[in-house]
Amino acid sequence: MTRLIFLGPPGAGKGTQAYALAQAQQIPHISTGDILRTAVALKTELGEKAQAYMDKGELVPDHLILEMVRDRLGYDDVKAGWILDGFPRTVTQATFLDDLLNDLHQSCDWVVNFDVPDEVLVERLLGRGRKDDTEEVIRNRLSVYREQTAPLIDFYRERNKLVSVDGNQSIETVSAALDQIVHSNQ
Ligand code: B4P
Repeated sequence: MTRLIFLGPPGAGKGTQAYALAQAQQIPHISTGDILRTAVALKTELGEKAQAYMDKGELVPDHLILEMVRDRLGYDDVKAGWILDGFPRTVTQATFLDDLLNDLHQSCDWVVNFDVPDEVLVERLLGRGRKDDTEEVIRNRLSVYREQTAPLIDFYRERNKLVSVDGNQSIETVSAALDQIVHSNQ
């Protein structure tokens, strides 16, 4: 059973790696970014509320995210394991997740922290060209990451859950490092 949280700055490769590993392990890839983008595309109430924050590179308010994740972790498929990609992103979200997993009698194996220098992140995201991938918005996402998400590195290190991978390597090399983490656990 694999249960992982992927943590790291925007563009670190969380989504790329989570997609591949979830396919290989046949477990759900739960990306809060993807769920939000779908909600925006479908113009749901959540999507309408989230869009302005995402366009500016701000975090969507915690209460919206928490409701969304509580709902998703209630699906039957999570019994097989999961990868949480891009959640939690604030200490409030991490504390909520601890409580939720306790209620579900589950715990995560590892929180994988993707390390990548800022200049590489900017270059990658500019190359991807999503709507929120303009230089100004990317710089804001990086500073939001430093202020609100980076404190989670210590949060999980203190709980002995943190492992770091060097994300500034080829996609294949990063995947191999993740495989080692997963197999160290089985
Ligand atoms: P996300 O969708 O989570 O996106 P991300 O952090 O930008 O990307 P990721 O790290 O997954 O990068 P990727 O693999 O795609 O968030 C978007 C927005 O949603 C946030 O700004 C926020 O507004 C909102 N949001 C989401 N979750 C939230 C939460 N919990 N709370 C509040 N708000 C939330 O890789 C990027 C590029 O690099 C790709 O082009 C990829 O091909 C390339 N790449 C990947 N690995 C590479 C490698 N090893 N070498 C070279 N290129 C690589």
